[in-house]
Amino acid sequence: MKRISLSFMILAGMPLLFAQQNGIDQASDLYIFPTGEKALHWFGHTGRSYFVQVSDVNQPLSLWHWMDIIESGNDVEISHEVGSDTPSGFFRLSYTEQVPQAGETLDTADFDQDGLSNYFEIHASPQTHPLNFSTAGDGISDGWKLANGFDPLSTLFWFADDDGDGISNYFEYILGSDPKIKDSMNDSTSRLLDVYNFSNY
Ligand SMILES: [Ca+2]
Ligand SMILES: [Ca+2]
Ligand SMILES: [Ca+2]
Repeated sequence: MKRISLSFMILAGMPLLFAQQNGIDQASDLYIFPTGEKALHWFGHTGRSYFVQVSDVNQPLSLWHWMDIIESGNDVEISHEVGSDTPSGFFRLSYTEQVPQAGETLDTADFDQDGLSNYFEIHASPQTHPLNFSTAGDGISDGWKLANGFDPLSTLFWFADDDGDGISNYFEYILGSDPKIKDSMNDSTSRLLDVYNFSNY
């Protein structure tokens, strides 16, 4: 995705969109060129970092995909080409009032602190929410699920016991133990007995 100059834009339509984060409205405009190319335009406030979603063509306004766009606000207008191959034509601007810390970039930062970089979350398959610690909404981090081979969009793994140690995957998360290794304390005692005895966790 490349940024383009406003001077080359021809205004063809301006539906208002609003940012989804932090409860502060921020409009963005969609410019449509005679060629069918589209550009999303908004004012980039200093101190904010922006992400863009496009609506799925088969499930418009209900299923959204992250685009390859992360931008910093610097109190100037931002315009981003969003292509002509996005037929649904619905875009959603999300922002956070976070900026990369020293030594980080917008790509390498982990704004929601789930163990996954912003870049990874919007490029993974399936994608996860770069501003939500737990995309599935169950309070378990996206990073922990992926690191342990679980679907980050699902809560179905909760009650399963992948390593057969008598402790559900969900409680392994709570306990901080490995859900895929029966004796993750390596003490020849099952995790269930460890927990029962309050001895090793
Ligand atoms: Ca993250
Ligand atoms: Ca996330
Ligand atoms: Ca288990």
